Amino acid sequence: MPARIDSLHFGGQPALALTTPDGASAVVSLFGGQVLSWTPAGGSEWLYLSPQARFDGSSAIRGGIPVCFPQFAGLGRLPKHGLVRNRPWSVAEQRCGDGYALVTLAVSEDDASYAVWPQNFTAELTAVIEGGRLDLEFEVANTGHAPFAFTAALHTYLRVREVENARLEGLYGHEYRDAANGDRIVRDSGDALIVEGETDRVYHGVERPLLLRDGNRSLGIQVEGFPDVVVWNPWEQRCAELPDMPANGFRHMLCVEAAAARQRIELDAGEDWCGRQSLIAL
Ligand code: TA6
Repeated sequence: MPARIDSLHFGGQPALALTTPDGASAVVSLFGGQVLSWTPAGGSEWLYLSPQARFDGSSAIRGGIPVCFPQFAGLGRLPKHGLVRNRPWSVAEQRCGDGYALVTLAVSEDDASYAVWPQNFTAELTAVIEGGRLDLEFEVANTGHAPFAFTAALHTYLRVREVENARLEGLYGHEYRDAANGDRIVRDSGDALIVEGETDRVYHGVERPLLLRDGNRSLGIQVEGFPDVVVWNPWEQRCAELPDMPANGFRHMLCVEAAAARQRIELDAGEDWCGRQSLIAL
């Protein structure tokens, strides 16, 4: 039985379902160019999707892997997290091979983006599932005649059984901007990050792979091209302020995001840039 890709509607939005012969699967929404679900071969779901996520286009879908571009968070004058997480993307490529399934979704400027950010661009997200891996590649091309600069992130919502029992390893010694504490700069000194309250950190210059331990399962997280890693959990009070999250939703999610946040990436006309995040079930 070969790998396959099927078109379907997920929450009313067009999506693609990827499956491989060894039982890996993923769902990718064309709205937002967003991976919503990923189960590695022989494993269980690794992405958190809020049961109260909205699919009516009125906001970004809460969960999975939203794409933040051309602005991460509130680092500029554009809407929070940019312009593409709540827009329809199109399918640029879909392909199945020996044990893998691949889709590439793309989005470009339109009148609405041009009105607030007058740049010509193409952004592409490629998602590949194979065995225990999900490989994501985010590519940005400057298709206009003038340079532009951007920040970006793959805002990956990981599903955890109980966030206080999860351990994120690999950030020791790195400096981070603590957005939950007045943006002060802190050096991480713990051998593992354990979330026990509101956490919103931008770790700078992370080159090592990370390891997330969640009960009896673990996930390797590898990043290339994106210089920063964002770790976010809203905790109880901020979670209660999010209309598309259940009250206890924060207990079952931990965002570990591949980001270019500290420094903007500059692209001349005709140039492109690419960043990757891989999730590897161990
Ligand atoms: O990546 C972390 C962050 O920027 C947090 O500050 C938090 O607000 C989160 O993203 C979610 O943002 P959203 O606009 O999706 O509610």
